[in-house]
Amino acid sequence: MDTHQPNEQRARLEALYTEMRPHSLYPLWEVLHALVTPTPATTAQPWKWGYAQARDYLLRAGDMISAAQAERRVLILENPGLPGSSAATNSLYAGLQLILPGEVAPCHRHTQSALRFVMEGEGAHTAVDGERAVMRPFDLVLTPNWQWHDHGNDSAAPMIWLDGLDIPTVRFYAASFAERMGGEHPATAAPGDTTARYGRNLRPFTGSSAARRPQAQPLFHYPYGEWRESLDAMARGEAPDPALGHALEFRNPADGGPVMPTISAHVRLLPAGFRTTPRRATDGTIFVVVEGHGRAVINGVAHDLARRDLLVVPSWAELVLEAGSELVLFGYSDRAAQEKLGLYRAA
Ligand code: GTQ
Repeated sequence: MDTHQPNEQRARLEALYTEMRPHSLYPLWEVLHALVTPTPATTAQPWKWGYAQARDYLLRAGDMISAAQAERRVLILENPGLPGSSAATNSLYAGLQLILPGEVAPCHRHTQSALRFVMEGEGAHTAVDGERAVMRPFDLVLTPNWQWHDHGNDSAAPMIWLDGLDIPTVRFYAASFAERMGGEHPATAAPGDTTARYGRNLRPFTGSSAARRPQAQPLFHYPYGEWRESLDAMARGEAPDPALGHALEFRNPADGGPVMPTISAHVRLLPAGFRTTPRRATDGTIFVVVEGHGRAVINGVAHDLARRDLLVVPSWAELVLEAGSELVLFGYSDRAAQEKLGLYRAA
């Protein structure tokens, strides 16, 4: 509203607001510009978590509390601009989960969709509806909405992965349901069964006894060895996109769309010395440095990137990536949800 009001008008309005407030009524004209902003406004901040430091705190927690006791032994990567929210971006959560040798994180399911991106360790598993995905560094594993999942570590070393969930989104819609089974889900299939049936452009006959997995969301394991090879093939064959580098999105084979209804995930490769053009997008994104080193310049501020570092780039922040060596990144965001809602924009 026009802020140059005569004092007398201001005083009468203030008196009116005071009278209305107990009845939960407020004047839009005082807040309209903050509600309907010309460009995205968020208090979320760009932030980088150095992996070595986060890992150290996580292992110290591992000495003090078991996975079973904690239910999930996880350090939340909370955005400093969203205090108390357990959120990394306005819509998404990020955390680092530790499973020590011999431990089990008990079976449960919830309406939140989750992804796991392996940071270190080899041979631990996430079981989805009773089928184990044996996890190796930089594998992507999904636990879609309402699918049972437990985690276990039969290997001899600690296993750490990044948890990416839509916790803030589900909270926004007040649509959280959760159930606990405890322990481990009874085995329903051998490891690799889903990949063999659904992961190679094959599927069992619909309605047959062999059609095991939910039709809309069958696949849950995207191994590093496969996606890395695809990025390499792409990098050999063509010049990188100026704003993205070589980028590939993980997709749900059932519909060709994003991996889950609320979360999109992708990987990108920047050749050594490559510098992207500045880019903004409405999907605040959480990145993991998979290989190499470089810098992320976010709204003009540089953040050094080393292997396994974690980075959050809020909505509409200007991002420039610089590859000091060949740089490989994993990223996830709420682009999947925004595209369905007609909100996604990039420039
Ligand atoms: O592994 O199911 O980081 O339910 C947060 C909530 C992990 C999990 C998290 C969860 C999980």
